[in-house]
Amino acid sequence: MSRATLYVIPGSHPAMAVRRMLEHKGIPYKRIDLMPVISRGVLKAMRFPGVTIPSLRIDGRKVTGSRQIAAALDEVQPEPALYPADSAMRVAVEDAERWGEEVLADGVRRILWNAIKRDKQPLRTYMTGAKIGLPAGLAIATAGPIIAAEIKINDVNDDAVRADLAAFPGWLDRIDGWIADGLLGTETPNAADFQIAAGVRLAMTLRDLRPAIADRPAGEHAMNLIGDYPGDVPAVLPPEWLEPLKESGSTAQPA
Ligand SMILES: N[C@@H](CCC(=O)N[C@@H](CS)C(=O)NCC(=O)O)C(=O)O
Repeated sequence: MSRATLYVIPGSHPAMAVRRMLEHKGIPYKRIDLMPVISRGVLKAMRFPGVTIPSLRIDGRKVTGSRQIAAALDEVQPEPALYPADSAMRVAVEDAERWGEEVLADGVRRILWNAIKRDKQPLRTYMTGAKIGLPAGLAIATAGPIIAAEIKINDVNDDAVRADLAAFPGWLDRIDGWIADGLLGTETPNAADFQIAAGVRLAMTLRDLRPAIADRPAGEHAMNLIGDYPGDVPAVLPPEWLEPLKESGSTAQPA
């Protein structure tokens, strides 16, 4: 039986995707919670191939990156498989997974940090259940430089986030379409299911976004696969930025 140690940051969606993949495969793991930015020094000192979260140590291997970890998990323990055996299906899953990482996950990360820039208190809500080695209140009080660094690392400028929010309804349409086509949301979840569900689920922790997502197939898919996800950000983004989401036809009310 494989043993694994997963390095995460509280609230990290690709880390949550990997947690659910490990659970799906029934691989026991130890979780190490790190603060953002500090995580870079820790992973570098431990000689991981990259400095980002998630990073996984499994059977002596060190792997960084949610997609690289998904592929490694299928090598370490083939069943239940995260990638289909049929080569055309596998390409479709890998394409959707890559989109989930490069477009959806990056966009949701930018939106979240932009919201946290406006109000850092909700950061505390993502720390529920995490052991970061210092009290949550102290972590928030000293988080200013970390937030500034994350905003720089992730190019969190207002123009980019406004563009992400304008694109968001189209992203949900794409995910709903993949669910309708049976690429996502079948009885055998694949790597793209976990990658995309985690990004959508993190987006649902923002009250500015949740009403536009919750009642759609993409929202139900995220709840089914990811479920509990600590974090709750009150409405904080400029209302005019959210107009494209309102126009997308949701009738749900904020929690
Ligand atoms: N695209 C990467 C995620 C890389 C990434 O930006 N991870 C974030 C957490 S969601 C991180 O490491 N943040 C801390 C930092 O960059 O200092 C993956 O899917 O593994």
